Amino acid sequence: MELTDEHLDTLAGLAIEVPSWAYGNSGTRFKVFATPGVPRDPFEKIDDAACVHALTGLAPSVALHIPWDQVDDVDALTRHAAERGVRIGTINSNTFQDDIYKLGSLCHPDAGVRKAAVEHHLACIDVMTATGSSDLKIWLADGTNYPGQDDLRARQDRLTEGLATIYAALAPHQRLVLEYKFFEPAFYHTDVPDWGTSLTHCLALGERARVCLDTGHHAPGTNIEFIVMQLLRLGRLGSFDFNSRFYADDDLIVGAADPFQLFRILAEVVRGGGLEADSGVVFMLDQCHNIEGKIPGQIRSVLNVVEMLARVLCLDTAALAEAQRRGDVLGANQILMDAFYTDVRPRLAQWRTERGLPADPMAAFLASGYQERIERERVGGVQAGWGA
Ligand code: LRH
Ligand code: MN
Ligand code: MN
Repeated sequence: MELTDEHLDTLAGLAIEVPSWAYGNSGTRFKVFATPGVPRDPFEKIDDAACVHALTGLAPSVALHIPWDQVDDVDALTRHAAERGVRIGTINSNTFQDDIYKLGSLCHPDAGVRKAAVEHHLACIDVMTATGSSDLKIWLADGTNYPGQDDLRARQDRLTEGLATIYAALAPHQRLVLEYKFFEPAFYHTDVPDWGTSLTHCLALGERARVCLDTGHHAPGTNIEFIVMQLLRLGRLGSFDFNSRFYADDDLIVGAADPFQLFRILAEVVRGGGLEADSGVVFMLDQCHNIEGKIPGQIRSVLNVVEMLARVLCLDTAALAEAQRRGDVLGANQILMDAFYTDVRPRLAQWRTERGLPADPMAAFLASGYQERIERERVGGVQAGWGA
């Protein structure tokens, strides 16, 4: 099926949240390459995010990471975002960079450390209230490296208690989004390794607790679209952290490693109503650009998501349902593949022009002189998070 005007109206409602940390320097444990022009503070990260939104029209909010993006005057940052045409989105907590968290945070055996971790989250809620953000995203680096190191079950009990305290501190319009990851930085076990564990905690917390699915946080071969289907079915998919992986939690550009996987994931999103405004599903990117340009890296990512979504919208769902009903295995598969192989790029370029946007946002960025200007103006930019 072709991309219709109705499909394009649906795409116009798409909002992809960019992460502030994508704009800073990042790298591997072997080397962080410094990039000229990277932001020196959260205000400049917002400027770069606003540039991505101005060129794509699809990235109206920026996720912050606390304390990487801690500022003295949160109201000024909020105003700054509004002046640049974007808003502050998800607030990500961070209990993985301080020495006290060596053995965990909310699951730590020491009650004093657990208290500090809870207090950090309460401080994040204050930031949310000041910025108008509705989501507190919790990813815990908690886990152990050696069997026997700590009591797996006691750690779950501590987690339950800590999350409940945090959840109780949320305002009625605020949500808690719990991200899972099956490895790293702990290697024997992590305390929230999978969607089942995240969901279990969310169900115990209440209606406003949802699961965050980071596409890079699964074992190779995991059927991620099945998880998407199940969480949407249960009304508990809170957000995506989109990225690509070849091996570990690579944080590469979404849709780069396995475009077909992105298609399958987005097909389940559409099937499950995740595009509807009231679904509460936040489409966030969680990526780092270690060797490529950061702003173009984000533009490419936003374009990859919208392009893949456009292909999903080309899926002939009526024909697919009929083929499925008939038990037509290959026919059904072909209908799905036809949508995947539809080249939507020319129509999307035209659509952008119709909306007063550049037909080719990548080329428009390169021609804009923005990169040259920030390289001149910004000296001494920061690493993404670590050391920020
Ligand atoms: C953990 C993670 C989590 C963090 C981000 C920087 O691997 O995906 O979302 O907040 O990376
Ligand atoms: Mn993530
Ligand atoms: Mn990750």
